[in-house]
Amino acid sequence: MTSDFSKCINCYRCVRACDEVQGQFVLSMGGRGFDSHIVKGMETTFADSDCVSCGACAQACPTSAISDIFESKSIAVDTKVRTVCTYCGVGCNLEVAVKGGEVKSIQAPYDAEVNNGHTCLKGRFAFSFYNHPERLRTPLIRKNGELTPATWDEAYDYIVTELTRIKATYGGDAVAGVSSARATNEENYLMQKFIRAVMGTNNIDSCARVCHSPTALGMQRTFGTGAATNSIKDLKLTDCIMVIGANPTAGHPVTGAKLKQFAVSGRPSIVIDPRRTELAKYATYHLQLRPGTNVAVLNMMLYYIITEGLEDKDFIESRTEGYTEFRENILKLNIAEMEQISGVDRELVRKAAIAYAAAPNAMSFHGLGVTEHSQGTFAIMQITDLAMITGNIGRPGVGVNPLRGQNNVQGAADMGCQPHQGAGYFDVTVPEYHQKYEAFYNAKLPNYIGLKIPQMYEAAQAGKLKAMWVMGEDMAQTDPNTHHVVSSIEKLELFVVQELFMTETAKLAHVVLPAASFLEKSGTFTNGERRIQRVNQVVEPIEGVKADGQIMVDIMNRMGYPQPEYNPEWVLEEISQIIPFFEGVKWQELGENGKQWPVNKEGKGTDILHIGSFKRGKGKFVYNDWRESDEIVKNGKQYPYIITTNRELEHYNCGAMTRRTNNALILGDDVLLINPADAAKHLINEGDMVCVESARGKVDVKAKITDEVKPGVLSSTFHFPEIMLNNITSSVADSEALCPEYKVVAVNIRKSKGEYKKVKA
Ligand SMILES: Nc1nc2c(c(=O)[nH]1)N[C@H]1C(S)=C(S)[C@@H](COP(=O)(O)OP(=O)(O)OC[C@H]3O[C@@H](n4cnc5c(=O)[nH]c(N)nc54)[C@H](O)[C@@H]3O)O[C@H]1N2
Ligand SMILES: Nc1nc2c(c(=O)[nH]1)N[C@H]1C(S)=C(S)[C@@H](COP(=O)(O)OP(=O)(O)OC[C@H]3O[C@@H](n4cnc5c(=O)[nH]c(N)nc54)[C@H](O)[C@@H]3O)O[C@H]1N2
Ligand code: SF4
Ligand code: SF4
Ligand SMILES: [Mo]
Repeated sequence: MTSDFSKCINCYRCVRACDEVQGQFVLSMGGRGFDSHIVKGMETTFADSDCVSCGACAQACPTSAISDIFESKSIAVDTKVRTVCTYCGVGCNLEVAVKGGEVKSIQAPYDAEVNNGHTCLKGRFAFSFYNHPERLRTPLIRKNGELTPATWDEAYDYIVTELTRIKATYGGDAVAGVSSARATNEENYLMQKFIRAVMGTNNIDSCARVCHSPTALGMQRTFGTGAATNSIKDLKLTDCIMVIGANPTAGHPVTGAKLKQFAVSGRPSIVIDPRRTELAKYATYHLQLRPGTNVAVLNMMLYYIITEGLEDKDFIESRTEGYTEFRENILKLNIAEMEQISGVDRELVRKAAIAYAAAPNAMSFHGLGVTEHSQGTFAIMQITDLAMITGNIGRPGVGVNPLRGQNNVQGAADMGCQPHQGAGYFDVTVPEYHQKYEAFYNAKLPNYIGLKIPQMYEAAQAGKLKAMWVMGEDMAQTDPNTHHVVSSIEKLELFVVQELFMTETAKLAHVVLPAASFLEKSGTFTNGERRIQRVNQVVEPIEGVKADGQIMVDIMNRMGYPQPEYNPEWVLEEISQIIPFFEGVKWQELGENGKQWPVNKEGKGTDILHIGSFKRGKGKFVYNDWRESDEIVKNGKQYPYIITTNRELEHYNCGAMTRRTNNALILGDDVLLINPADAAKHLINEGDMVCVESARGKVDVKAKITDEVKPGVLSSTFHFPEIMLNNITSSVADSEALCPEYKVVAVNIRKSKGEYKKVKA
């Protein structure tokens, strides 16, 4: 962004955008009368201020006194195409300006129901990866150990020969697929169809495994469906928010800004997080628990709701089951022990519980601080217990709302990219559904559950899995316990990777296929509030790449399965015939703002789930005891610190895309949050490299000394392959859904001898 205040007409729009849209309060008007002028906080440049580069001011400014991309206002563009952001699950609508076949700028449509004229700095500015010189532009085949350029025909021939051989020799279960929550619904649907109907195995999974799989499972068990129950717009109608294990001002910034506005307004807000997140600073109650103790704290909340007599007895009576036994268990809790385990004062927990239960309408939001734990699914069920015990389900302004991560992770799961359920979540082991899928795909399918991602690695280690096909996921950097992941992949006879960039994972492939990015293709993404939205092609694909859906159709046909020519509109039609909640979804009728599933035959969407009754009939109360993670039990003595992970606003997951944009100039490396007391103990100064060592390995990360974390707790990001944080994370996983326990890792620290290397942008 640039500013030239000689063009300013003192209209005040930027100030209001900053305050009322983003809630950042950076801009204000200084001076009086003729001397009035815009000031950037206490600073002279945006870079030094608290600015989060959301660009709302630039979009609001009528004169380009504050401007983002220079061309956007002063030069006429050829076209503007409306599409959906490729980054997080908020699903912001973007209006992309194109000139001469190149993207020039991105603005946020004011009529977008999701983001009402707002974006974060990733949606608005982090698009220049798409024509970056390092984009993959040709297929590559490994020859004599080297990845060498090949034609599409050569790459397909190689894959078909190998897949045919492997299937004939070892059977279809020797093959597995990992789909991409970054790709469209249509592409995800085709990927799972290819793996199931053509390769004949249920070995298909997606990054939902390492993310919100406990949400899906836990909510299915208690409510009957795993998706968010309400919509973000309900924030206007709620009286209390609880945000647990989520840092939305970085991870879901447009929703985060709305949550922040809520908290700033002084209405009751609860944040449960081991870090003092930005939202925690404004929250009424911040329960700063030790990582890995959610189940203890949530049980305490449930205890106080009961002992304070704040249950919604009518709701419990008419809409739920299992309450009597549940209540007995809760009342047996040893509160002093829970207080000691979690490190959260019981009086604070009691007040927070009362605030949530006494509010006429309360909404909960949760993230990975809940799911990425050995007790992830149990904590999810407790969040649903909290909603049910207080009757906060089935109307506007309430509900259980997972902040889903990737742009299309909801969609990847809906499309059946998981080994136990196919498209539309039908259990593949139930004869009725098994037959339904066999008839629909006109193929023989296995009637037993396939491998989840961690099990794929085990199977590769055991020599049972021989081939893996990955569409857009950088597991070598992002899956836990890197050495284990890489050594498993190295055992495969065929490893195919569909990618935009030469990631750590692509480097291990036998065949790399260059894929088109979201700006170069069409389809649909489904956001975290179940909203199916149209993704529209903005520019021609760079030369040499193909859309993931096209690649899937090509390979299906070459493997002898007749799949019609690739057209996202037709694939969506096929999807609507197998997934009941897509029944009334039609390409032409999705409109600019999409529709929230279930969409009925008449084409009407649904903004609130479980009105009147739950998907499973009665809501089910489930009690679970807190249990210490095996990681701490086994390694806690030798490695006395706990490191957890968080995300930074500027970078996205493996960083393949955001590191190739100017966001890397704002934040150039991973950082380690460390409390001043711990830093002093180890003679660590701000900016020093710290060696963080676990039972699996060690990494060197740059120290950021802050009291945002308590002594004994560390936190870092995982966006940079130069650091490879997952070298230290463990293979401990959620007992139910096998989501890795990224958030609790026992480590030791010391000042590193290694020199601080600035990562190249
Ligand atoms: N800028 C940016 N945005 C992103 C992403 C990104 O990489 N960068 N990734 C996207 C993806 S894939 C996802 S899944 C989402 C994730 O978004 P979030 O769910 O917000 O994920 P994190 O920031 O990893 O973790 C959330 C919080 O959990 C806290 N936490 C750690 N341990 C515990 C615990 O034991 N209990 C509790 N209560 N909290 C704990 C951490 O301190 C952190 O503040 O973000 C999406 N959006
Ligand atoms: N330590 C630690 N590790 C974590 C986490 C954590 O909290 N802590 N969080 C975990 C979570 S929640 C997640 S979701 C994972 C995310 O991990 P990944 O899924 O590995 O992360 P992304 O950066 O989203 O990577 C997706 C890849 O897809 C590519 N891509 C983008 N668009 C397309 C497309 O249209 N087609 C194709 N073929 N490729 C495309 C990008 O170039 C990128 O390399 O990381 C997990 N890892
Ligand atoms: S929006 Fe632009 S013209 Fe209006 S006060 Fe802000 S900088 Fe000046
Ligand atoms: S909030 Fe999420 S969807 Fe919206 S612009 Fe930012 S990254 Fe994209
Ligand atoms: Mo995620």
